Amino acid sequence: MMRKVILYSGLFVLVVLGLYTLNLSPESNIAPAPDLSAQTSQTHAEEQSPEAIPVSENMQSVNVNIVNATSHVIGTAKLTQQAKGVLMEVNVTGLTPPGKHGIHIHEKAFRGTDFATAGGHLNPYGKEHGLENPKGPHLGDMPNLEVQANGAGKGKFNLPGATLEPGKENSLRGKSIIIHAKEDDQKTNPAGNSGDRIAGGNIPE
Ligand SMILES: [Cu+2]
Ligand SMILES: [Zn+2]
Repeated sequence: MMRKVILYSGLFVLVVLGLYTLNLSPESNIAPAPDLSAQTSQTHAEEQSPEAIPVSENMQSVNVNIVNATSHVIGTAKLTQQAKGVLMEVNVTGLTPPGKHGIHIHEKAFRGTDFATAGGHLNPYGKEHGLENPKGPHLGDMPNLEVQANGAGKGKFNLPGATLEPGKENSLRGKSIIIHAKEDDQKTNPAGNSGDRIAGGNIPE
């Protein structure tokens, strides 16, 4: 009789110990872990945001006014740094004629409204002009800007390989955006036969 009691109580203790380890070990190991990591990432975000946000906005996005040949602001271009280049969103009004207009990044800022002072297309790698030119394109080449019957032109353009980081050979800083009177044929050197320079904007240094 005594042996049975000892045996059963021994088994009972083993079972209780077994349950105890099964129950407690997952709780004590897993439960605190998410709390800790959540706290850590929150603390990081709170610590970083006040300084990081203004700096990265300055680095990564630039707004440029587009003016016509009489110095009137006819719209804007917003340049945003992407992982592998720069996105340019153009929004202009009052352009004639409706249809396609060549648009490029030129190698210099222009002075006054003398768009000729912008020089040629941004071309740090010695390429020829045009997205359809086998020896091209220039870094500053883009598809044509579509102008509507009401004179409005809106477009999103990718500039692969370009950067907004100052001081680099592929940087757009200190360069200019130029819109032309005619369609860019995307293959004729050096400017796609796109005609006169009718509007533009200087990208800040
Ligand atoms: Cu041009
Ligand atoms: Zn070009």
